[in-house]
Amino acid sequence: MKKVYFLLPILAMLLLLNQSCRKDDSLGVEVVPPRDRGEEALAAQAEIEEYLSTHFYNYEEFENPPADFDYRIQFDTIAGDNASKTPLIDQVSSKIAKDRAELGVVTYKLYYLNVRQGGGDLLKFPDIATMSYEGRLLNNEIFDSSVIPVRFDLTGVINGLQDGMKGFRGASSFTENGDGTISFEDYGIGAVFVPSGLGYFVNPPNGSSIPLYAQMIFTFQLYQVEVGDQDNDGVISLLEDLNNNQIEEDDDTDENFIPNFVDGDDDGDGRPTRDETELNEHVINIGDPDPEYGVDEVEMYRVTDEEEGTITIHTIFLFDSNNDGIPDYLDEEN
Ligand SMILES: [Ca+2]
Ligand SMILES: [Ca+2]
Ligand SMILES: [Ca+2]
Ligand SMILES: [Ca+2]
Repeated sequence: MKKVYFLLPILAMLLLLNQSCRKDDSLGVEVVPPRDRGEEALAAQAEIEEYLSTHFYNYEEFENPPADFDYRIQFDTIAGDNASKTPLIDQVSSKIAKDRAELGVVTYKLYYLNVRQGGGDLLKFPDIATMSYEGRLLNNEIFDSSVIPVRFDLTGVINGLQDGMKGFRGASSFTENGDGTISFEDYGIGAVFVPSGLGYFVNPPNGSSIPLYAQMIFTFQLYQVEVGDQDNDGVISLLEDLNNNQIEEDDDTDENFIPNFVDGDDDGDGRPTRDETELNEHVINIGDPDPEYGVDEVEMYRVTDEEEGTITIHTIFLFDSNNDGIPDYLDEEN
């Protein structure tokens, strides 16, 4: 299988970015500074909008699927026999996404195509997605793909893919076919049009064919969703986003440069978060009212078992022993 380029950790990219900005006196070579991120955001948007206005996707196949249809998005130019096709620009949605390097300063209009939402679990920004995908440049050159479903931690992929995919859902159900393959029903299908600032900007992966400042398109089939708890401290990463900005990297209670979602001792008091909290679960029947929670008990996520007719509610006790409103695991003094 091909190397998965877009898994390059963000942290490594930021380090590279710092290096590329630095003048290397020893060699007497002045490294070209990267372009202004805000200006590049506008240039990227114009380039993507041009693509969306001049291309269409195989929407007719999705409307009337041929017998052997693979439910994968294909793009083509609006020209010749295809001159009357509906352009993507009339079918995409958009959302505002935040630049991570200049958070609060630079934003993007992030375009995505929702071909099918999916009928299963909701994918949130710090979750784990099992998906097949294709990554391509605007010239339609595919630089990476997998037909086989692969698990991706959304906190480890490029930000544009993370921001674009959240909100889609996994499959409503799956069937094991007996020959080792699995068929998924009503899974999410979409595409994200990623501006370079939410992609690789000046740091495309070594050895890849991705140029500097390249806009990218990812098409995906989202099969399964797992709730992310990257540091395995029991507190799901969604709850570790303390400032609720849907960005996991900028919450760091003890300011040790390790964000809470990957810090097993969030307040840095020497006691692991696991020892300052307690996991719990409630099993109820579908249709039953929610259970009463204890003091300091917080719901994290639910798992529905249609066959058993039950819902398991996973909760956590975020104890606050000195009653100062700050739970112990975030309270250095407790
Ligand atoms: Ca956690
Ligand atoms: Ca945050
Ligand atoms: Ca920390
Ligand atoms: Ca602690």
